[in-house]
Amino acid sequence: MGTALVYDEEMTKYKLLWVDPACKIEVPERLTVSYEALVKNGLCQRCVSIPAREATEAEILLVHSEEYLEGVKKTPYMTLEDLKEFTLQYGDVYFHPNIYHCAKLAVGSALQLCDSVMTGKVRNGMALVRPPGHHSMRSAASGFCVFNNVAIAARYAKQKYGVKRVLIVDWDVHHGQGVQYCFEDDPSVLYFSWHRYEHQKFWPNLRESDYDNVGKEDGAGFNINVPWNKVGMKNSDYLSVFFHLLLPVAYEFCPELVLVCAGFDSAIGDPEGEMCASPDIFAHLTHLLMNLAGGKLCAVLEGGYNLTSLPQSVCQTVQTLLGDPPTRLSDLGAPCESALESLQCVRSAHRQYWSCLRQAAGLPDSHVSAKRIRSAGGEGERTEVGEEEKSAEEQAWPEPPQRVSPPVRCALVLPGGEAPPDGCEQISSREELHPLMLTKLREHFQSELDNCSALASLPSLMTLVEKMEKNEIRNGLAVVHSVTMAMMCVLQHVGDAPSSRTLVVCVGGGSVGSHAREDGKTLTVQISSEDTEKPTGKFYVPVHLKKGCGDASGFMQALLGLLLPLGYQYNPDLVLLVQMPNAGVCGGVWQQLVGVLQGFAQGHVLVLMQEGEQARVGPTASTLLGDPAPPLEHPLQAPLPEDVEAVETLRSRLQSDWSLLQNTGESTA
Ligand code: X5A
Ligand code: ZN
Repeated sequence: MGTALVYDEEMTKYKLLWVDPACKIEVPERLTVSYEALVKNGLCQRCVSIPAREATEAEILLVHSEEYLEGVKKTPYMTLEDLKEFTLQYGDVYFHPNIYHCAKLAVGSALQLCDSVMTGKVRNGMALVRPPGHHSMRSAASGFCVFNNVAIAARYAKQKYGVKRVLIVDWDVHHGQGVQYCFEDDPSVLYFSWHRYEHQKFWPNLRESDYDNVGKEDGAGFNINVPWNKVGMKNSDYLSVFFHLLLPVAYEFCPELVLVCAGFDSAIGDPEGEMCASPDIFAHLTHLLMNLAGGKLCAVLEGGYNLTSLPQSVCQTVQTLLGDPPTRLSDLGAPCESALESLQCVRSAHRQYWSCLRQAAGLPDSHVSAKRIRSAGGEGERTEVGEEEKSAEEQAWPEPPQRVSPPVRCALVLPGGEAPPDGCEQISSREELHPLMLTKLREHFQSELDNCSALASLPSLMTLVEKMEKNEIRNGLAVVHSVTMAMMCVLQHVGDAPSSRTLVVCVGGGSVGSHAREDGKTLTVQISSEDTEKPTGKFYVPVHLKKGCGDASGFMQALLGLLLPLGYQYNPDLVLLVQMPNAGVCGGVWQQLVGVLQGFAQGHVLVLMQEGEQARVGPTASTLLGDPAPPLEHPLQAPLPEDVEAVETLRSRLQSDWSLLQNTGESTA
């Protein structure tokens, strides 16, 4: 199952023919540099190339009015003067004799991509198009956009394939007001957009781009606006919104298709956005969406005007769609106060529509009045450009590091005689365990070591770990006699390296506290129904869910709101995922966990399972090999209030140590 790339050079063949400062950044080179970067990085060759086509009139009319289509249709025959005048009806857009042709190709590209994904020809893909689409409205061009490529694709997918729920994630730095207008009363399309807003001072200066526009009538709750009221938003601000808003709502919505309005003017160096997120953030944003909708994700280019950060960001996105592990994001700081205020406002505005945002009875809904937010922080203090300060475009940032995939994606250690699933390498080593390791094991597991099979798989496990360390193998799964013993071996081994960090995720009860240490070499998160071990310090986080790990919504709450922020901030070089005996975790959420955790540690995830509890080996291996996790059941039951409270209590207790856990403006830590 591959990744589609839709591109046609024809879409570079129109440009601004007169002087207009508002439009001069929308140049043909945007597309050529993006495509050339994909070629240069060997990504183009790895994609399934899908031809563009012109959209039909019927397809365009899925979103636009006949009058508008008739108007645009005349533009190829207009003189320069006529074109200028036609352009004047609209805001920040230009026409050209060839733009109608290109706009039909842009829509058609999005539809071709949609077809390839929906028919199963590919798993996911990207369309590189001009003109962009998300600003165009039923009867108006706007913001360089002629036809609304993504909105048409959403209607098309619903009509042609019977898709019941479409999620549109608009990570472009502008508000896609055209998409909002198209679906504001439609609960079958969930539209999410973050955008530079600055209290309505930024284009398109609409009151309805604010957080309190949640949708209308049946569509109330299905329009999510995150206004950025300051420029300079960073990776941590973007991630916080994913963890604490978009992802929980998206999982609750349970889309059958994800469309991304993939604008890269939200990246560093962009003259429009003036944000500070690095291009490799798009690898993570993409990865975090790839386990929704069974992996069916179509990214369609929107904005992006810095000719250096745009192609870098496009490559990050496509490489992630292809299955390469995202690079580690180091030094994620705390989200900024302005971002947290926005996040808090959106969460409050949507609390009544989404059970994942509802707070437990004991904890008051922290409602903040718009007034308080408006007055907070002063006006655009980060926008003032001092004499020696650089403009957005002069900003410098390091080129994203090369992403190298190990030659082997997944290796297995299985008890004697069992064959590994297709595509996985089998590891069996006859080497002896290191004597020091044996001594250590004797200290802790005296009685169990009398059983001669107890140690059987450990040498192979250690070989697997070493190969993962050397980047010869990306990830692995070991079925062992005792998961606690195996866990100790692995941690003992990797802990010898000077600054190693292992994120240990234990699913299910049982004692693991003895491995948890406060020296920062491990961060242990244990999710179970047991309330035995008391939380100690910052590096051991026991999450007690009354309903246990079998409850999808409680588990997802812990995964998205707690584990992800902790993991991103900790930035491990290895993830150790342990299925404790009798964990009782339901298959769906387990696979989501295995899928999502691969965004850490350059994909170095090692799964441990106990002998006799191997039912999940097949599905786990498939997710480790890169297959998307299957969608969770719909509708997702609301989580138990006690479980929400448990997660919430932990989150607020830990947020002073782990700032990515914050989701509100006032420091409640
Ligand atoms: C697609 C897109 C931006 C329009 C900016 C007008 N449009 N000032 O990024
Ligand atoms: Zn934009």
